[in-house]
Amino acid sequence: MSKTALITGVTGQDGSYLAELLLEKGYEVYGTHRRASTPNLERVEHIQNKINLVQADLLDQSCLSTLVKSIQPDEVYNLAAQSFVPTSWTQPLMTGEFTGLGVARLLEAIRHHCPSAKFYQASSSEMFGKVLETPQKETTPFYPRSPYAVAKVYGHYITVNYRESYDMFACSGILFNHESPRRGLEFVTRKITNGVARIYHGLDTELRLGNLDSKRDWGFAGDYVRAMWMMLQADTPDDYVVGTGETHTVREFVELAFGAVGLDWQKHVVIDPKFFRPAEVDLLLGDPTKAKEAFGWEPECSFKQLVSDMVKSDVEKLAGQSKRHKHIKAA
Ligand code: NAP
Ligand code: G4F
Repeated sequence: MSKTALITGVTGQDGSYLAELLLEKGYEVYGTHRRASTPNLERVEHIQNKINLVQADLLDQSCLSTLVKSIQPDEVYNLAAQSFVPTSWTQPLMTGEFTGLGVARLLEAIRHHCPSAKFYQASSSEMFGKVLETPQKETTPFYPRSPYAVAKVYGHYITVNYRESYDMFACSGILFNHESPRRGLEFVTRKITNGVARIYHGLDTELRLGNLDSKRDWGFAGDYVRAMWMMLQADTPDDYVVGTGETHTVREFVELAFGAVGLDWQKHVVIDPKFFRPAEVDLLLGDPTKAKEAFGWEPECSFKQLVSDMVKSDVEKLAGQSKRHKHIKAA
């Protein structure tokens, strides 16, 4: 019999890749989305008829309990969150409710209505914050630097606590930054590749960015959802760091992305203090040895390939609006 999975936040970047992976593996997939006056299903449009879309909000305990009770999932992947770090300074309470307490609400729903379900929590390398050790691994102490990261630390420890208190199969994946052509436009990688495509097509001349010195361990989202699934197939529940073991500055990403279409980034990038953060995470670098040894996870997409794929995708997406040929003809 096929397994049933429940994904919260299926309309997000990771939710859409995970739904594809689980469908390929023969799962019956349920994915939650929030009610909106205009539907926001762009990332799952292509699989909309293959998954069961259900409305739910992490703020509503009764809704989560009813959902878990009726679906009786084998696996629950909690990907829903307010995931944009800068918003967590302007909306710290809402971020705490969604990203922190939301995890406890879902765990309570599982504990009462389907305690045998395996649970995956989307923890974050942001929890390492002002890092106390490099590279960061499962035993590295946390030092969160934003309300988002503080909320994720709560989500992480409540997951560990429910595993230890109630013997639940609950895992926390401490994932380093992962990107794709489906990444939200406000995150720096997609902001850059979309900006490069707009400049390439003559739709813009400049790209305004903040701190180019910060370093991130960037991987491809498709590789990372595979790690989420592998974690829940292991014999025992545990917590794992998922990263590439490489780190790059934002400046390196910028250089590669502009270079991919033959542009000189220094002619277009403008530093705008508006994008600097009240407290920055300067360096993230993951050590994924434990995941590799426990279940053989390794990233397949390189940093260069990731940048190139994202630029190519954005250049293609904007081709219909291009003013490029007009300029070339006029010249
Ligand atoms: P994303 O694209 O921002 O997706 C987040 C999803 O959560 C969206 O579907 C969003 O729905 C939903 N959501 C937000 N608030 C909700 C609420 N109150 N109730 C129900 N759903 C809600 O994020 P992502 O990049 O896919 O990341 C997935 C998860 O991994 C997040 O928890 C994120 O914090 C975590 N994470 C991400 C990374 C990364 O580099 N991508 C790294 C480590 C951890 P709407 O579309 O309606 O807003
Ligand atoms: O792309 P970012 O906004 O991602 P950030 O803050 O690292 O968070 C992402 O990864 C976390 C995992 O470590 C996730 F948990 C979280 O949900 C999210 O997916 O910013 C990356 C870096 C920062 O140092 C930022 O200061 O890029 C720098 N940056 C420079 N200019 C910018 C900009 N970031 C954004 N968003 N916009 C800029 O203009």
